[in-house]
Amino acid sequence: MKLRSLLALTLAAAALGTGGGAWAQTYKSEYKMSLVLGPAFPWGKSGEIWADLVRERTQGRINIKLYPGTSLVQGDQTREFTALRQGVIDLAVGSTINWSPQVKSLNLFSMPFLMPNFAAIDAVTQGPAGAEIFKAVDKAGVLPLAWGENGYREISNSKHAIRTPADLKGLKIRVVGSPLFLDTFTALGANPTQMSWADAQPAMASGAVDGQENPLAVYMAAKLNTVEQKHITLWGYVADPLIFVVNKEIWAGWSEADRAIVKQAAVDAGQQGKALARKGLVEADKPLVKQLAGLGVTVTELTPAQRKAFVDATRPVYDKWKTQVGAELVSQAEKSVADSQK
Ligand code: X2X
Repeated sequence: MKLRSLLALTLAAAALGTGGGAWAQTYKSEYKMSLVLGPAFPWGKSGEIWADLVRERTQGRINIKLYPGTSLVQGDQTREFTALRQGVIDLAVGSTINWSPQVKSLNLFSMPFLMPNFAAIDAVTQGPAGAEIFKAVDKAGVLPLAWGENGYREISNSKHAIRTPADLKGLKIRVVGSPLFLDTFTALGANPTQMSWADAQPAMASGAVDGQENPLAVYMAAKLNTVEQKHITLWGYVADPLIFVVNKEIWAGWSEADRAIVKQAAVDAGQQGKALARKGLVEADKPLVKQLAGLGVTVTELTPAQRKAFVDATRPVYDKWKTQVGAELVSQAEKSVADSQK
């Protein structure tokens, strides 16, 4: 069935005598999609949904293969954006954190305690700040199509429950490769160390690091309780959205109709992926939190006063990075957040 429709299309293009040849040259038999986390995670699942929708809706004209573990850049997730620009990667669903070394404004989402809840994330990504960020990604050489979500990054560690900044003192915390994270954890008295996700899990298992921060859905799917991460604090200090992107040359090689399909599929997959990323956290009784507690993990929820101590301790970092990210952009985001809480 698929083959027959492919054949029909090829014949139709040849009969029209237009673009048939160009098509054959510009469409690759397979496109490479980079992901840090595979389909066992909401992140990888959203990439898989995107690829499946595109294959289906283009009758197989665009066939995308997933490369989880950022394997196209040997697991070095902070090189993913450059590889996308250079064409080593054709498409990706990537975290704003991993691309922030190349696109400074993406650090917006890593500013501590900017976005208090899911409504705030949506207000920023769907508002003027989100539009500005898409412009910046485009300007940096990669085409952004849609937003997805990794999630609120909660902190876990092997030593003890974290309730106050003092509880972080001296803890060796693995962070992703943006200097903003080093500043935040240093301000909290911790000892942050940068490493890729691939290196992070063995480091937790061996005790080379005490803790890490990632969404609960990631904690769960990666079974971080089995690598000594016995204490989790729900502090919601930052959340990383995902962005669905395509290399610009690849995009230019597709027909208008196929571009529209790829874009709509990204929007659809982003929405589905976002729902998956929030599953278990938006329901009144937060089943995911219960599930974690059921694993014997200590889950600490902060009172507003306890949370405020973390906000206050990281405020100088926020102020410093407001200038670095772009004061205007941050103000736009702050306004969207404020409006979303009314
Ligand atoms: O490395 C991480 O912590 C991860 C998987 O969340 C990202 O790629 C940002």
